[in-house]
Amino acid sequence: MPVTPIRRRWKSLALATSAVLVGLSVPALTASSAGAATATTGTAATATASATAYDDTYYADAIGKSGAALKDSLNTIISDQTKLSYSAVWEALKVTDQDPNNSGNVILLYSGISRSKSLNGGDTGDWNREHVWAKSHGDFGTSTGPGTDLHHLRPEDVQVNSIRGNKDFDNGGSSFTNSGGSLTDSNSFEPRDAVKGDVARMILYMAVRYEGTDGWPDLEPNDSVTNGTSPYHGRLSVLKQWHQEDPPSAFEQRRNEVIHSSYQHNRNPFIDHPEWVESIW
Ligand SMILES: [Ca+2]
Ligand SMILES: [Ca+2]
Repeated sequence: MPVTPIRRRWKSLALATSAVLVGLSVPALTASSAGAATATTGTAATATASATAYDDTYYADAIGKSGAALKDSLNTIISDQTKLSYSAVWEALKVTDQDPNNSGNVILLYSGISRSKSLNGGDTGDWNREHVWAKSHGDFGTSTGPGTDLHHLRPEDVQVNSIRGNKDFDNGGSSFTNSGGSLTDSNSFEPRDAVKGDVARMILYMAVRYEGTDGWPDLEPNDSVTNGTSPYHGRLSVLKQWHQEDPPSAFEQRRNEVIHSSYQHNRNPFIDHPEWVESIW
């Protein structure tokens, strides 16, 4: 997958955003025309505008850094957060993962199915709390910490969650009931195309957030599909490719905003600044 076209896309989004911001700051523009300009540039550009706005505040200490220094700075920034109990995650997911077309439902991550919020539970036909960074990879469980971090917790069909299990992510495999286009084989799981990048950015968020300095394991991506209970998650090379192929969507950007504003008060930097993946890895 060529890197350049996507970079160009981000750049053009940033340019569109700048235009909107400039437009908003010009006094001669009426409120209605400024609003119209925002509307025509779409949700993605609006969300990018938020990210740009955060550069002077939330991300101020990280701007201009790269590589290990960037990772270190981002760890400090995103580790300042509110933490949820595992039981509080249920209600939070009903807000963060609400179906944009049906406020009574959530969207299941791998299946892409829209299912009633009230069907949270453990029975067939219910949805439950999927740990995208498999919680056995580092064995952090579900006590308040990485196991309750909304940035990698998503609603998923109970059976599909079980099929994913603690497998590493990689290309290849076969379909299964309610797969929604996701695939699995004996040792890995491939999410449907629309959420491949989301999965990559969730894994990489976890790697930056958890550096072994706060009583939790140092989580890191690697290129293996046999990590077992080690605090690693694969496969980095595939996740980077998925990140390129599936840039942040409006759903993902809204989710990041909701977690920041209403729950944890921290952000996933790779949704705001996709280019930081390449800088660090
Ligand atoms: Ca996506
Ligand atoms: Ca780490």
